[in-house]
Amino acid sequence: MAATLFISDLHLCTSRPLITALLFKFLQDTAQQARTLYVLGDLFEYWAGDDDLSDPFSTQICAAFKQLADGGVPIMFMHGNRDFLLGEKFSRASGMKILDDPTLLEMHGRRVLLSHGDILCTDDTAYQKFREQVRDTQWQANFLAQPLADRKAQIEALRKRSESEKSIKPEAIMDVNMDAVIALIRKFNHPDLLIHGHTHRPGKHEITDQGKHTTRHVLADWHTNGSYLRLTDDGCEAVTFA
Ligand code: LP5
Ligand code: MN
Repeated sequence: MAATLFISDLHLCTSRPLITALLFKFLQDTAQQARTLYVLGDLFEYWAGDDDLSDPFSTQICAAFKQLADGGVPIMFMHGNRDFLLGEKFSRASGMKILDDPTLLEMHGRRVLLSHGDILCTDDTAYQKFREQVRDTQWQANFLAQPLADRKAQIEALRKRSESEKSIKPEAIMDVNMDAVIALIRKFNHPDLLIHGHTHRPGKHEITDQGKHTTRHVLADWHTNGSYLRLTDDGCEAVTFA
């Protein structure tokens, strides 16, 4: 039975070639048999704008996804906090269709709600304030109007600041807030599954709310291994590979 596959948080970059090799292995092997592949954000370490598509690294990643899409496997992409500037040009070049965050879909007889997951980290107020600013269309247009090299330099500086702030933020505020999770699943009438990444805390959490049941699956990052969630009519399974 063809499975639907979910991945997120690969953080691809030239300095981690093993992770890129794992992705190519995954796309040429496991993903070939997939019914659909969902990439739920943070595919790249960061994405500075679609004009970076001419970079050989981006070209290579794009081509690998395009080959899978051209072979008949639909690929859906949802923005993460690292690659929300990924746009239509990238979507066309890679054969990926961009989905809104969150999106509810019906598959394998289940109602499945997908998100990158950062919208659920509502205790991280500094991040949420930053997120609101950079998700603004006008802010993005102004940012993208700057030369690519300047944008990259600003992002590198922001990455440093983010890492230093993360090192002093209490662990708990960087996880999802349960009230935010409940509010989201109520908004979508208690889906059977909620699948997201972002927190790098892979797991399966059973939630009962208003007498209804939702299973929350948190995807693993690709820091040391490859990882995907596999959904079939029979259920959900998290797989890690090296
Ligand atoms: O990514 P991760 O998991 O390590 O950390 C996130 C939050 N950090 C971020 C920042 C990204 O890592 C940086 C790369 C983004 C590339 C996008 C390109 C376009 C933007 C360019 C802007 C110059 O998302 C981190 C969370 C963590 O997840 C857990 O949820 O805690 O959040 C932060 O650390 C953010 C700080 O708390 C607040 C930073 C404010 C900086 C304001 C600078 C001004 C920028 C201009 C805004 C208008
Ligand atoms: Mn993320």
